Amino acid sequence: RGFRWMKTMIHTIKEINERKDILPNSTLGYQIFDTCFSISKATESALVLLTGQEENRPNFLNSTGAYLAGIVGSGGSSLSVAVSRILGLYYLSQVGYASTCTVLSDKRQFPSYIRTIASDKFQSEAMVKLIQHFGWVWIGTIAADDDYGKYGVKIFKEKLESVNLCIAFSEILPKVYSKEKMQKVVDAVRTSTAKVIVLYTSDIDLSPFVLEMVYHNITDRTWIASEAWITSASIAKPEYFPYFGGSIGFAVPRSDIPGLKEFLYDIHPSRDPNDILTIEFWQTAFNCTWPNSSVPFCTGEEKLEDLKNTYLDVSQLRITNNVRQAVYAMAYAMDRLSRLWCPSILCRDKGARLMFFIQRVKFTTHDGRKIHVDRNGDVTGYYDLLNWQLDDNGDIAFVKVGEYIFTQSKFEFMIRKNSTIFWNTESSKIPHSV
Ligand code: TCR
Repeated sequence: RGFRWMKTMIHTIKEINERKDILPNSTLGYQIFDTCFSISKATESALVLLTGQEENRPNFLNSTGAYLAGIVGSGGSSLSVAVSRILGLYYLSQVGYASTCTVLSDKRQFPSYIRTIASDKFQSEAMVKLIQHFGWVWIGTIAADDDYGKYGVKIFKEKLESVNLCIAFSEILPKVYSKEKMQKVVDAVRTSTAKVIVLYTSDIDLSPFVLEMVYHNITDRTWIASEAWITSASIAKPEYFPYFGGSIGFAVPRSDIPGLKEFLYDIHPSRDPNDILTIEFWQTAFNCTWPNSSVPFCTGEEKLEDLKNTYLDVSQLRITNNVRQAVYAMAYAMDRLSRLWCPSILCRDKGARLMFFIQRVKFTTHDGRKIHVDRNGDVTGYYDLLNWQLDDNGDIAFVKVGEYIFTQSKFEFMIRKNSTIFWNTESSKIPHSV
């Protein structure tokens, strides 16, 4: 999935470079780092971008004469928070596409951060409306041990309690596997009478817990999924359906991106020997080694068409579309800057000036959505409500059963007419959670 996001960023940059109406006199370039979902890797990458490796001060103009205009990313909130604390020192613009933690809205702490994904304030509120709609009273919560999980659950709890509903238990999933800590979470799930449980975590941190549910054969629970795992291919596997079927949760609305599919298929490790990420992808996808060392070798004749994997699946472009909009936000802000203030490339201190425009960026996307960044660098949260059902092929389908939208000056949660929700209960009826 991350590789697809990366390729989408490149695709968008290419598209903008070909357009005559945005940045007609400049060419966008990029440098990409793998954060490996680790805070230290992410901050290291930010420092490399800032210093141009050799110097220990921000280097907005590198040896090729290109300015470092801003940074897109990173994915996870804890990583973005760490990176943003450094970039903020230099007012260097940062545009996030997946980090949803509420603290990132605080412009005193994160002055140069904006995002094209809504803050979890919206999602937590939507979850509470969902719970009210189905009349559940006692809810369990499980959070990842990071800014995403902990802040997500914190806001959820506050909102839940403000409508007089109750938390049955609150557990934290360990980041580094610990038998005791995991056992504590499993016991809470097993012994609680609350059958509806909110799981605020990204899929990477969730996998070990899923295996525990399988191992202990814990069924008959209704999971309220957070957006980070509701459409995750690594969790939505048919063999987990007895445990996680019927999961329900909010997802970023999906989109189709013209030309992206062709672009994703148009990769080959032989094309650029320095493109280590494509080589790594190829080796993993085809289970071979490129170009030398032990068997089996990649032959280069492997066909992407033969693969069925997340990278090539363009049916669920959600965060992917946010990546695209993050690049566009940056390009539109640069376009304004270059037209209004800095027509010449010699305009000094471009980094900090760009921040002024990035914080006011406003544009319409290829599919007609309006992106409007507010004073906190935030956009509004619209979601699809998805429910995990089994399709005719025995795969898990993410069926859209409702929406969370802004109408008539307020947010509304709606279940689609004629939609059937699959509940993973013995009776197949709506669970009780008392
Ligand atoms: N916010 C999460 C990271 C995340 C994510 C995702 C990761 C979100 N959505 C989808 C992978 C796939 C939402 C965070 O840490 O803020």
